[in-house]
Amino acid sequence: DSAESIDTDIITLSRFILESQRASAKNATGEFSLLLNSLQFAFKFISQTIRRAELVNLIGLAGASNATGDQQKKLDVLGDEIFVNAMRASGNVRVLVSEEQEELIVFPHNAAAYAVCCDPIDGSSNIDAGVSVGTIVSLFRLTSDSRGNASDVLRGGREMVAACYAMYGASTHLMLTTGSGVNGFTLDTNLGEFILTYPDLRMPIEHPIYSVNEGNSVYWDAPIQEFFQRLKMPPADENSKPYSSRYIGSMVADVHRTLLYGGLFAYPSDRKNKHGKLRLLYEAFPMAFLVEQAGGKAVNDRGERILDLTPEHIHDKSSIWLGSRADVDKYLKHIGSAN
Ligand code: P6P
Repeated sequence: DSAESIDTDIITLSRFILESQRASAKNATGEFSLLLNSLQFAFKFISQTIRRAELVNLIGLAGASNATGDQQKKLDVLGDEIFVNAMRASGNVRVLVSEEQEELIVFPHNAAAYAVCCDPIDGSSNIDAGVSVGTIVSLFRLTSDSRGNASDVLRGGREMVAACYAMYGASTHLMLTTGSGVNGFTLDTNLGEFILTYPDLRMPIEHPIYSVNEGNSVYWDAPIQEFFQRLKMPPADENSKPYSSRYIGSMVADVHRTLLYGGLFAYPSDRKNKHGKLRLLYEAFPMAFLVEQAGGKAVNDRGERILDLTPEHIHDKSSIWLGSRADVDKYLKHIGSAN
């Protein structure tokens, strides 16, 4: 395009992080900025691996072997290895929870200041269908009495210092909060840089979209069945239009749409999953933090704020209702009246 239309002062994620560091507490040591840079490296590497995998059809071929005959790894194992290696290499992470690892990972970095929880490739079961998948991350700063064990992550959601997700779709998007709003970035593959594309994102206060797996309806408690029934077939006296339904089945894609367009996303508990299906530390917590920071709400089936919860085990699950303030309030009002 012609010279005058080129933006010659683009804000990369690296520049954004450094500017935020300068604007934050004067004694910012840069550790946080370095960790965020290690995170963005992991996202770029996973993004490239996923796209290459789609090209050379690595996906879902567990057991297949490549030219050198070594065991082909499924993408979620690859994503996990990339992420763990990037966090180890940062030298700034003491403990790491990964959806792919049953046990807590403890690095021998005594000077490290952070605990990281992640789902390296969330939604990977959809990847063969070309559906957007993503990496979801929550960050905690170690307390002074940290001993490098599970107590560094079995903490209340409000203790998170940052949350982000990378979504590997047509483009690779990164949504990030460090507690002062949400900023969105898009990967420019030519530059190899995430560029600020959604500065200070605020989600719509309401939007008539509901996003839930209705195949679970028969397993829901009655109040939840009634709630969605009302969204679909509003009583005449409510003179409101029926909601539209959008469900992708990949949390990162469903939450990304909810952040940008508004509406309500839910994964309620049911008779099959008594505590819900989504994990607290690396799905519900980070998405709740991002949605709240964008002006929305995130609660569980009982209407408790997700960020007020504390996990007992690193892979604990939670029911979750998140989205536009007015839409989540509709649910809260419904259960308030039901109780
Ligand atoms: P269901 C993907 O497997 C995942 O963990 C989330 O990304 C997604 O929101 C949810 O599970 C989908 O679950 O039971 O609707 O297929």
